Amino acid sequence: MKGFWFTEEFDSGLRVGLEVERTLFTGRSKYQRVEVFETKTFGKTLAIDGLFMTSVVDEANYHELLVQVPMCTAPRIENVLIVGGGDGGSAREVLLHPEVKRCVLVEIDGLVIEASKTHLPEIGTAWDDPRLEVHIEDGIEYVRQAETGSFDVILLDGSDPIGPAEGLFGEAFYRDVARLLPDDGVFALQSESPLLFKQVFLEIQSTLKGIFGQTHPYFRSVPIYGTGPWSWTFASRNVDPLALVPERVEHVTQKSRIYNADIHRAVFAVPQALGRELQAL
Ligand code: SPD
Repeated sequence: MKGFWFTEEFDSGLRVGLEVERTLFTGRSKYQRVEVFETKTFGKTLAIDGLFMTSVVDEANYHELLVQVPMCTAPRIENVLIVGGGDGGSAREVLLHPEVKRCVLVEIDGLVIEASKTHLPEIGTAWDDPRLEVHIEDGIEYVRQAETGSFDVILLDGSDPIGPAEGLFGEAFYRDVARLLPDDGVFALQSESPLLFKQVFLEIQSTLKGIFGQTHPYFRSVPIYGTGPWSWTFASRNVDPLALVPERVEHVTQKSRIYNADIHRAVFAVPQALGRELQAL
């Protein structure tokens, strides 16, 4: 029997669809609608409020890039905070590193964790790691109250800037994040598509530049997120995003599907016209 098509619609007039073979989970929390589908091309796929979040087939493009770029360059990685990341993919990548002593994951919606643990165990393989501390609460509030300088690396693995994730794109949140990091701490976040959400992408760069003094966006395609390159941003007061720690890269590349030293360097290449816009910020 032929399945149905699940489509994500973009304000910019683009529609992306996957053929669904089976619905594995559908539920509604007080924040959002959470769904897991078995899709023909990307395997099991998580969608929140009608937006594609992650899929078993292409998630490594997203999680390895979000996490390993900062984790393989930050001088210290003992204490790591993940805001969002309820599917567990980012925690899995952080906990690959034996140097990590504590990884705090703050996810606002327990239903995302529950659905992911049950239906996407291939993505969240580190839920039982004793170094992982899971808090079901608002990441904005957590960051507001956490102790100054208490994390070496902070990762923002959020959704798009609508619904409960909206505040995760604001200056107040970024200022709190910066306060939790020492001068050689690193913040990395998903920063939307420079093509489909250019304005949001540029605003993130400009706000973070005002706080950290510099930003380093990086790019790679994540096929389920619309079309073209997706972006992440590396922000730090004084860490060079290309200063790799070779032992960590060596360790991670034993297991990674995408990440390696060449890809780490390549993803920081900026298309010429976008580079001019970034210069002008
Ligand atoms: N347009 C979708 C952007 C989603 C980014 N976060 C996905 C969460 C995967 N852990």
